[in-house]
Amino acid sequence: MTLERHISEGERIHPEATGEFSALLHGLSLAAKLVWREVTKAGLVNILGKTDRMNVSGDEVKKLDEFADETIFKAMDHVGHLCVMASEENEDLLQIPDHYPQGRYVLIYDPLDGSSNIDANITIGSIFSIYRRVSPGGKGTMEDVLQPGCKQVAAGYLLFGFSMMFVYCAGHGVHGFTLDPSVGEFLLSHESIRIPHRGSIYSVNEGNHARWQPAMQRYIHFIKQDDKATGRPYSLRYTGSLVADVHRTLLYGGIYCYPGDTKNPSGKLRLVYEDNPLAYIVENAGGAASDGGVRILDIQPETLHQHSPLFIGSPDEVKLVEEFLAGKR
Ligand code: FDP
Repeated sequence: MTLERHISEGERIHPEATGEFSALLHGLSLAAKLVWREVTKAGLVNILGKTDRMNVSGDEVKKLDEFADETIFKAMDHVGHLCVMASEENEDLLQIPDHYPQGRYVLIYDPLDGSSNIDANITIGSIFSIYRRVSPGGKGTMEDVLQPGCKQVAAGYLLFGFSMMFVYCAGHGVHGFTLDPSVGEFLLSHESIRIPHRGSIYSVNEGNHARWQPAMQRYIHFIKQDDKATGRPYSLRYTGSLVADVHRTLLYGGIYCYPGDTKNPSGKLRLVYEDNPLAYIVENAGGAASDGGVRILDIQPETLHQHSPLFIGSPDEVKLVEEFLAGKR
């Protein structure tokens, strides 16, 4: 089952579908292959290292970040089904050029997540979200982009690891495809992914421990205690690439946490580009995602680059950390 066929068969579930939405997913799969082609050259040609720019969040922009950002924009700007895009690398909205038609959908993406890992050949990824526009017509607006995550019509991520994966959900399960380089096609490798209800792997940057609030410190202390009956101690796995850590959590169960702390009270991750799409995927696989008290998908974003704490993974694990943060344990 190729990704192309999967998308087309998904479209047939909706007799009213115009094919526009499928065209968007096809465009993204092409962009994915173009970025992957460049990623696999890392170390051989001059694409490692930094540009001399900082992005909106004050992170150094790597050459591959910039390449992925432009490639995704160019693969999607002319398809005619988008009215606006927004990328983590750009401060403002990315408008569709005037000479291309404006469409009904909105694309939001994080072109390269985990950039600090690029030069070390550790798994990185890209994340995307698709919404229906809410503005009446013409060019897309901030209102189209600042919708709560529950309004997503599709989301997914690309994983650049040992192999390249395209994982997506368009409301009918979460499906993973692996690129077969010999034929240049994504083939269905992970059908209808379901996250385990609980799991004993935790993923967090424990170097921030001293800056966490006491409830967070107590929670981490608790999961490290020895108690066979409840699967403790949990094992720690943290790559520093959100998309890779969440992918592992999706398959093996457990929890990924990026809490707020005294330095960054709302954490480091971006609600619109990172938390919402991953929350949509994980929820559709039977998991949960919260900012510690509120469901991520229910948060109304106020600004494009706003941060939010993230606790995402097996539903029982997210519930447990919420109990600690609410002072119930
Ligand atoms: P990066 O800055 O390398 O792009 O949100 C970005 C992110 O990586 C996530 O992918 C990753 O999980 C997190 O930041 C790592 O942050 P810490 O270095 O603070 O752990």
